[in-house]
Amino acid sequence: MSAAACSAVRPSAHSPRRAHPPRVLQPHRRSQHAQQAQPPQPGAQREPSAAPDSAIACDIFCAVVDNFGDIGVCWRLARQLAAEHGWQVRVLVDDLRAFHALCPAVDTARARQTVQGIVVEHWHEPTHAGETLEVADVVIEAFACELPPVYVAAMARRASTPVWFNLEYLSAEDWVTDFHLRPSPHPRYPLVKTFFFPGLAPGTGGVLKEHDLDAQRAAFEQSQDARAAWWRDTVGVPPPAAGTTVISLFAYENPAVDALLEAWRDSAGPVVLLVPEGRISGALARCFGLPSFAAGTHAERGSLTAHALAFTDQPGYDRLLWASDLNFVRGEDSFVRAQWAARPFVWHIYPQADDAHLPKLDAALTHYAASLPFAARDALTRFWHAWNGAGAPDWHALWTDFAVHLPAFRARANGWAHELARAGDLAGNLARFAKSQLK
Ligand code: TRH
Repeated sequence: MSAAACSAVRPSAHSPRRAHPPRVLQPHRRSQHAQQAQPPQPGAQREPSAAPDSAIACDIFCAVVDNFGDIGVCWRLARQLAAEHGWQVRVLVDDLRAFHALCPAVDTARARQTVQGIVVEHWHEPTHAGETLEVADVVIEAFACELPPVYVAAMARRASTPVWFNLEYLSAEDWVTDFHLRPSPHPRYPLVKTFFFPGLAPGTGGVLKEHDLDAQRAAFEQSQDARAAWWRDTVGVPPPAAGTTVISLFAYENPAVDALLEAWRDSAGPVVLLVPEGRISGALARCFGLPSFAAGTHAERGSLTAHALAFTDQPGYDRLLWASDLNFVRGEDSFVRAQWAARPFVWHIYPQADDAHLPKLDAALTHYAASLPFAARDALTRFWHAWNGAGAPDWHALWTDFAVHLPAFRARANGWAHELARAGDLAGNLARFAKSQLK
């Protein structure tokens, strides 16, 4: 990482779909904070704890812009920091309904509750700072959501300055390594915000991965009983016969889906499609001539059998990925989970204005597809581009290409999961950096 910082002053903009690197401020050393920090004032407590992980308090602020990725990432990070690092974590989130969808234990009516050992507060941004004004040792502002001014002021008053992160969106682009961990001093307070950039390469913050994820996946893959139980409980049918291609489909509305559904309908072998209820469900309903494609719906046309699934909790979503041969994923967190599932996948990237998402898509392809033979890489690239609206999609040809190249794609999916692990787990990377600052 380059230690140099730009001289321009710009506080972190609330620009959740930002495509470009942020401009950051001159470094402001923590020793300077100590000198400039004012004595603590009433109402700014939850005083610092020295080193042992179990004593580290962490607040994660999450504003849900749309969909599930914002809270999905924050909740996964919160669970890991609590379970694997012993931190006392509080999540302040402004949308409990989105949260409830991927964590049904969350009660949408409660202002404050404890879920899986983590305090969850309904955050009424921008001025509200939790049920009581407490400042943690480590403060994570997810995706530049902007902390309440009263909380920032309390951070500045704290006897020991908190470690403050802006957790950014994931990007595979090269500039991420240069900007990861860059400091951004606050324009008025003796506080420094550190940009924490997830990424796919060493030198970035990495991506989230629970320490037992591979073991859980292996246990699922190796247990016929576990897989049969999953099909029965989640899909409502027995596992499909050998030779069936099982595909999970989690995507935004996508004009290319109709042609793809037709291709699967006409495919030579059976295709089983598993569709979590959501934004693509309308297209399934249209395809099958149904009024809706709500959870529990089963439909068949030609070679294609489709099942609509209820939105599940996050561990349940992993099992869906592990039960499938090919996964269509979207946004950020499911994109990462598909990589850890070590199966071929297709990414529907979050669309941005002016096609700003396309370089991000290509950057991910560069990492993921780099070592594929040319023909397979070309087929995968065209498939991803077509699924993201670039180029003229020929879905039948793409599907045929995909089948031809499947052994290479399978091998690459496995190899990539190992390569990706070299960037380290995001929660571990963040915890290590925070502890180095808290000393
Ligand atoms: O839902 P997403 O499209 O989320 C986003 C948001 O648009 C967000 O604002 C943006 O920051 C981000 O994309 C880039 O896709 P994502 O990121 O994959 O989040 C989905 C989450 O939902 C993820 O944590 C997996 C989880 N999930 C379940 O827990 N159960 C399910 O059944 C499914 C389908 C998903």
